[in-house]
Amino acid sequence: MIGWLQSWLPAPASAHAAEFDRVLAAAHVEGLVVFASWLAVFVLILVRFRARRGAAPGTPAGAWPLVAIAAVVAGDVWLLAGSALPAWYRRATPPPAPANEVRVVAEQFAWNVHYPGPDGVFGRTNRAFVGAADPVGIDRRDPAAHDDFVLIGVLVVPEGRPTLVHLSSKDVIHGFTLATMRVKVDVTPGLPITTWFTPVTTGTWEVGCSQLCGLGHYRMRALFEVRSADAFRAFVADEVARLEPAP
Ligand SMILES: [Cu+2]
Repeated sequence: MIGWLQSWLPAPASAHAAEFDRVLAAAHVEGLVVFASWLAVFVLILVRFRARRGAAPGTPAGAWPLVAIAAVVAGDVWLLAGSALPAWYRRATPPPAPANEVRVVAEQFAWNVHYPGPDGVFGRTNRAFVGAADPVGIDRRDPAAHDDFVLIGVLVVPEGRPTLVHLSSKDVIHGFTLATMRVKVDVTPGLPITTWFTPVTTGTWEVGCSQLCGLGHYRMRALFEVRSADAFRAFVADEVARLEPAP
């Protein structure tokens, strides 16, 4: 079942992807069983209690409607306790250190990515410095900001290491979506939101927006690239080398 389901999905490329696909498969199995069972009960009632010539329609009696409802509840408990809640718990737990960290600031209609640079520390940001070249507004007077850089619509992360994403939005609710990582989280203005994932293969995909966030929603996507650890280090060094020296 899971193999068949995955053949319809973007290829799983994160450490937790298979577990999420199993939850999805379990939900489909339960939905299918409930659908088929209720359909059978419905047809049975139609036939068994139909109006006959000279006799009024009957009504179901006995304990079996209760048994049917109990079976649905048991199925839900199986789904929640057996797969959905454990998977959610593991996702809600912070990633094992040391994680690669990145800030993603959503706006109509772009994903702005703030990288902390080799020091791993995000420099201060200030809306006074927000401009066309820097949609995040890095305050270059902050010593921690000396190696920070911003890319509009380009998210690059290393393979085999957890990446912790700090999400925020400048305007409306956007939906940060990395289909191959099985990551989808709403980015709500005013709320600091984090998510994380560990890519297990390198590749090039895209960041999508899964909330209808305005007229330009369809073009709100970004390049999403998973590179090997060495290639990621080279990418960061390259971007830092491009930075203009502080005045
Ligand atoms: Cu959006």
